[in-house]
Amino acid sequence: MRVSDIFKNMEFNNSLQRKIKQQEILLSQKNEILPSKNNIYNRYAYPIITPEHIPLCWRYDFDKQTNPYLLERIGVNATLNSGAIKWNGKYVLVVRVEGVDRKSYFAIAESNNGVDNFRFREKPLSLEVPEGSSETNVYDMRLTAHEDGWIYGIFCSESKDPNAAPGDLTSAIAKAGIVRTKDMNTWERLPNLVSKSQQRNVVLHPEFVNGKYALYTRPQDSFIDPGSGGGIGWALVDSMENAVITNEKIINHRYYHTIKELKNGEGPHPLKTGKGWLHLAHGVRMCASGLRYVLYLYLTDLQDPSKLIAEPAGYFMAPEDDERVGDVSNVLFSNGWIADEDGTVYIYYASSDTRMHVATSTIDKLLDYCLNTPSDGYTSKKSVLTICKLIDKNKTLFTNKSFEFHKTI
Ligand code: BGC
Ligand code: BMA
Repeated sequence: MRVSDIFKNMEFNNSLQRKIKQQEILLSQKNEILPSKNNIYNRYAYPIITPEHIPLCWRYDFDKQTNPYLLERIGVNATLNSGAIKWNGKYVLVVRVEGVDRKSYFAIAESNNGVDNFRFREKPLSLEVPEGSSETNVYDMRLTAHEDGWIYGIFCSESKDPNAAPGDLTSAIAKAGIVRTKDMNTWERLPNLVSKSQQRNVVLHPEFVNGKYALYTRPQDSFIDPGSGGGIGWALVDSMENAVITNEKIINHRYYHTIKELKNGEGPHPLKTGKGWLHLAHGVRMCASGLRYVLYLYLTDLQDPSKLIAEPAGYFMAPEDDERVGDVSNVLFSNGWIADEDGTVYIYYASSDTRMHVATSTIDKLLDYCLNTPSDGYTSKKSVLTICKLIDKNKTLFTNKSFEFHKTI
């Protein structure tokens, strides 16, 4: 071997060792819970999954002959919108991984404690494509362990619009793709959901309702614009093997001058609690900097999950600090959460279509938040009245009425 080859060899080996070490430091970094600003939930100091968490062997060719400079061959742009499930004692995420080529795919990452040390399985999921489909991209899987014994994953299956005018390379069609598994290893692809409108954000309710499968839907007039699709929909279907929506009703509406004025969509499937089904959703409004995505909660009736019983005004979580900036800035999106037996809730959310985070709360706090936070009065006038009512109530708690408590409390 020539001296220059020996050096090259050393450089390759050193660079590889450095990469492996750096990644191990990142993967084994302990997360830190941050103090809560509002006592409703806690954020954590570090994102839980970033493109740097993707195994090196998915990105680098380790062969010195074919990759002498150890260049990254297959880059990852983002790790985002992940479905979540507790499986065999582990916190399991089906992560949307987006390559630098803008193609998304799903990959499973698991952790023992739900807040750090997420590690990817050996390979990403390789899902079948339904016959005759021109599916180009898949994303945002919602996982539901249904009482029928299967775990379903419903995700967006996107294709180029066949009716797009020549030269229009952006118009697309969004459909709901469906897979199921019993072991989180082998996935069976079922036919896409049949629905008269385009669909994104379709979520399966975990229980049968009147003997049928219940779906949260998001009917939309076109790929981006929900148009007359007034909000989060609800549909009962006979089978998941050939799921066809014949009837859809809106159960969570959009309103003028709210956080969900432009569109909204169900997040993960709702959690069953003693006081109702607890829902996590996203709301979108348009502003000068583009679409702003925030998360909100609502509660529906235990017997009739399509009946709204409480909805706090405004957002539950919105992008903060570093979360604000990313591939698509000013976005929080969540399609996964896990409720533990002790009542802890792990909320998995992505910031700005770039990286995954976790926040924790409890069922009790989230229910209290839903049931006792004032609802939206839809006008400034009503918002002020609500604030004044709270001030007056607080005043009654003080015996010294002349004390200007608002200056100190
Ligand atoms: C992107 C999604 C996005 C959707 C609507 C898709 O092409 O992959 O992230 O939500 O368009 O903007
Ligand atoms: C969508 C979603 C997400 C994404 C969001 C913001 O419509 O389905 O994939 O996080 O836009 O870009």
